[in-house]
Amino acid sequence: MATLAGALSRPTSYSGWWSWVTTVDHKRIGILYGVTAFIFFLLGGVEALIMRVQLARPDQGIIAADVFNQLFTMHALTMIFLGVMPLGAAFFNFVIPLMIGARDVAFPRLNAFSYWVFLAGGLLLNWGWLTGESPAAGWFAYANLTDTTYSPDQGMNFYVLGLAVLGVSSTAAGLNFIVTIINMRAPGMTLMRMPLFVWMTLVTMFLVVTAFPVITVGLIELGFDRFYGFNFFDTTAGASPLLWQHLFWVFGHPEVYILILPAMGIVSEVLPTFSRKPLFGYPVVVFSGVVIGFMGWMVWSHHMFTVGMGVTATSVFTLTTMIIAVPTGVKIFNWLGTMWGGAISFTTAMLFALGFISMFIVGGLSGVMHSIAPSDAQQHETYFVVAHIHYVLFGGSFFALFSGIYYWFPKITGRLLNEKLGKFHFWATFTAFNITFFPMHIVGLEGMPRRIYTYSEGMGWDIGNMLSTIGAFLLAAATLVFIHNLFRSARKGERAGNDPWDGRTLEWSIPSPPPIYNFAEIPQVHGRDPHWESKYPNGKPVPAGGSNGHEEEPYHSIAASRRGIHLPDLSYYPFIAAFGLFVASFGFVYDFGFRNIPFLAVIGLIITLIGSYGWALEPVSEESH
Ligand code: HAS
Ligand code: CU
Repeated sequence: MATLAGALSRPTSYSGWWSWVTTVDHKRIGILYGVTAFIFFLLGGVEALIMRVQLARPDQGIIAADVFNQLFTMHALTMIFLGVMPLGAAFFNFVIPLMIGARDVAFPRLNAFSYWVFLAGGLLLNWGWLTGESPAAGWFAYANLTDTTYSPDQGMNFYVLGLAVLGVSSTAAGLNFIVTIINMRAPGMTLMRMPLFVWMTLVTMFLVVTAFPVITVGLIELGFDRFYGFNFFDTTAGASPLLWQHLFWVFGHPEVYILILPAMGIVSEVLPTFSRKPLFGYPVVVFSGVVIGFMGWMVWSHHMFTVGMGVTATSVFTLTTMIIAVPTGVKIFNWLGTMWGGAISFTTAMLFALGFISMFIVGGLSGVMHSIAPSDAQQHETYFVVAHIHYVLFGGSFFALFSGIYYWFPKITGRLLNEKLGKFHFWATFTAFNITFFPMHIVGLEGMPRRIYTYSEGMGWDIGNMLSTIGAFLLAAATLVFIHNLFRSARKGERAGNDPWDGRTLEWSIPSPPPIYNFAEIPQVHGRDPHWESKYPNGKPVPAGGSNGHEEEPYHSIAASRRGIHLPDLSYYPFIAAFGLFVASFGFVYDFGFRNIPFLAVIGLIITLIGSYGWALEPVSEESH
């Protein structure tokens, strides 16, 4: 059996599309994540634009109310689960092994599996667009709106299966990166020498593997309600709809820190590099990140102030929520301290990092306003919350992700993004972002509810909404400039060399793009900014050509084996295992009953089983022994 599996699975060539399907290289998986997530980001953007057209003026009927419900539900799900999270994953994949001086992640095939399962989950969630039955109960899917009585079509089924499948992907990735970061660091890289981005990824991954099980429980219960007529959330049968709210927000609040901690990691890399100073207060920044991770578990009911939890619970959750501003503020002041007295260069990456700090403060402060329960009673379910969401998620997460793209693009492609276009992209995005989302604070405080598909004239919301719509289209235009820059620079951008930013961390010590094996020799780490320390012993620059002079090597397995470096074999089993989950999910969605056996679901699970057995029994190649 093992030899049979071995004979079947020995794809050896590293070119063509097949090499991408079978790849287990963290760099290629990172690129796959990045490209896929960016496409989903554009899709989420189109959904937003359609909503903004509908809301531009009062009393419009350009799209129907039920389509609007699908749009805001899918927009949030897409941006959160298929945009921000996988764009973060793109950086974890590409950058973390390079930063810690490793040749790959701990479990390369599991990593490929995570990507393919993510793709399956993304397609499942979006399948409803093809059938006109997308989920429409909001991204938090409150019970009992989600019952078959109120959501009779397939939409919620796609939600249940799509999120469950995405949870499999995230959990696999979470375990993989925890093991990678703990076990695969180069000699000398102690925990307290790890780059901040690695630290924040580690905290995020612990949140992922602990938060996703909670929503999975909720999803399984909801699935049983919908598929088999159970009544976990059926109020007519005596269930409490609050059960879902607790399950969702116990997951949901850690989730928002899953979305922001990697962003904080990225700016913690970009700011010191372009201020030419080590990160100010490194241990404090690390520990405040860990504290945010812990505190993230203690605040979930601030989403439920208006359900009537009683005075004690409300006061406790108000206090815990306020306290979270403290470690966050600590980080902000350390970033400012990093720049203080530094030799700052305002590259596009740096501008986006600065944009992150300023916009995230605005979003954080409206968060603290929500934490005050009586105040939240007014703000809840209004556009004020929508303003908060977008200042932390777009002004926060996406600004930092853009910063990361400008920062690491040269490492990924070997070419620099055009700085002129980049700066235009930044200023256009920054301006358009504020035109779009700032007025939402005002219309929100004036009482405009969230999730309404139209509103009447004379409520005082007209100007604000028109501004938001104009801003949204400007944002789209700025994004087109960015896309143009990506394509142009990938083909004919300026060559980057190993180390275009005079970087601090290990990824800048190897060629751009890195050879397949990353490091010809595993580096020995002596401090927190290892690449600076090797370039500037005693704080003085080494003569030009010093440690920077690595030869460019092609991305090729032959180059690796010539150096006697063992790399994991390509494998298509992760893809097959993920494909099985995709098929099985369809089986459940459409409940293809065949004598009461969900036929397609069973076939799908068998495919997954074959995939995982093939993967487990796949022999390692000769050279490794
Ligand atoms: Fe939030 C709702 C509170 C951070 C995302 N948040 C949401 C939703 C999303 C979201 C998606 O308490 C909507 C969910 C839905 O669909 O219903 N949030 C906070 C607080 C913080 C916070 C206190 N949120 C985030 C991050 C997100 C995110 C990060 C994603 C990336 N949020 C809430 C509350 C609700 C909420 C309620 C429910 C609202 C409702 O009614 O539905 C904090 O982590 C923010 C900390 C950051 C700062 C800025 C920097 C700190 C400095 C230190 C000094 C500041 C002090 C405070 C001492 C605070 C500079 C002074 C206070 C003043 C007001 C001046
Ligand atoms: Cu929250």
